[in-house]
Amino acid sequence: MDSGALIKKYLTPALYEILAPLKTKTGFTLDAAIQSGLKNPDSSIGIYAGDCQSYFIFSSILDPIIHAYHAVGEDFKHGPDLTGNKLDLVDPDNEFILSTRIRVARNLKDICFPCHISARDRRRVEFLVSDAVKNMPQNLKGQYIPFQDMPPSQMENLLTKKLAFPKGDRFQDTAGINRDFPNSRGIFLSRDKKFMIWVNEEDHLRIISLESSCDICGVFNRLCLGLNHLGKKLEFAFDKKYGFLTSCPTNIGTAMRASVHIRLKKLEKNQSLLRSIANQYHLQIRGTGGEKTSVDKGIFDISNKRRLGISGTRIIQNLHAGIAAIIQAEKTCNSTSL
Ligand code: ADP
Ligand code: CIR
Repeated sequence: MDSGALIKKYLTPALYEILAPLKTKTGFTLDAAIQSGLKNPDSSIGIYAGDCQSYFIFSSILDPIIHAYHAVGEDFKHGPDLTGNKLDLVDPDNEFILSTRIRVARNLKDICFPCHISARDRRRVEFLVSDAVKNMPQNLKGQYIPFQDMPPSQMENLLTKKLAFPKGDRFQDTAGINRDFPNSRGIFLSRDKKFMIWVNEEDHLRIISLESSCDICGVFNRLCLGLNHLGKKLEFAFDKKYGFLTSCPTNIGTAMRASVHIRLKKLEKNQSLLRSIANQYHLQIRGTGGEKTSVDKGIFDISNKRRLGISGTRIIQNLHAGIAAIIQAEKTCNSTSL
């Protein structure tokens, strides 16, 4: 495999020999875990977990990948949980930021993750989540909308507004995540459309707070409100060391990605400067349509890269500081250096 994926770097032939015969209690194997990486040499990681036990049975390959990705030491440990936050608006005149989105991934304890789940368990996840959202706190009340039988025009509308999710990309497809799509997939949507839950996408739940503003704290606090409620109704897959357990090892820990969509006309032409500021603050730059998409009309998706060994609150503070530095650079960027 000619690839820059972390799996290529860390999975030596000797380690493969040791891990290949092993299986988790639900029958997940290393071969299944690395299918996506094998079929997509342009993967950045190239491995998925099929269940909670994958993190322990295959720790000798997953741990090095985890500490390379999350920039944590070998003795890494999940940080403290989410709490509320209070910070100034990072772009008070709304010059650069179009929207802010914060999501966390969660999986239900004792149910296989989406690349290894059965159709029956997928239905169980949908049932448990649609039941748990029946009594959301006042501001978050809404409706569960299954994708099955949804008219294509309604789906198109939800996708355009970034409220629903499409069938996964080729990385998820080859991992087995798209099986039976759109069966047992759906979204819970709050009445104001600022809080939603994606059901049975890359993880059992993607809990999302989204609004067209730069109010990172407001978006975060709404997420915390919804998450606290759900945490009382559902039992999530969690481990003291790894934090919340997820399909993709890039998401474990807080499983949180806090992003802004930001228009950077000058820095688009000076991406080495943009990348150096992003690296300094451990931020990741994605395209306008999300992971592995291109940047459209100068609109970047900038988010925290690390999710493990750091608290949700600290992630928000770092994002705020990094975005402030990026906005400062955009304002002062010398056009002659472009
Ligand atoms: P995830 O965030 O779940 O890891 P993606 O990178 O694929 O995965 O993003 C999911 C969707 O959310 C994409 O359609 C992306 O464009 C959208 N999105 C991400 N951040 C923002 C944001 N700040 N504002 C609006 N939409 C966003
Ligand atoms: C890869 O290895 O490139 C893909 N499996 C995606 C990795 C990033 N993780 C993610 O979007 N959850």
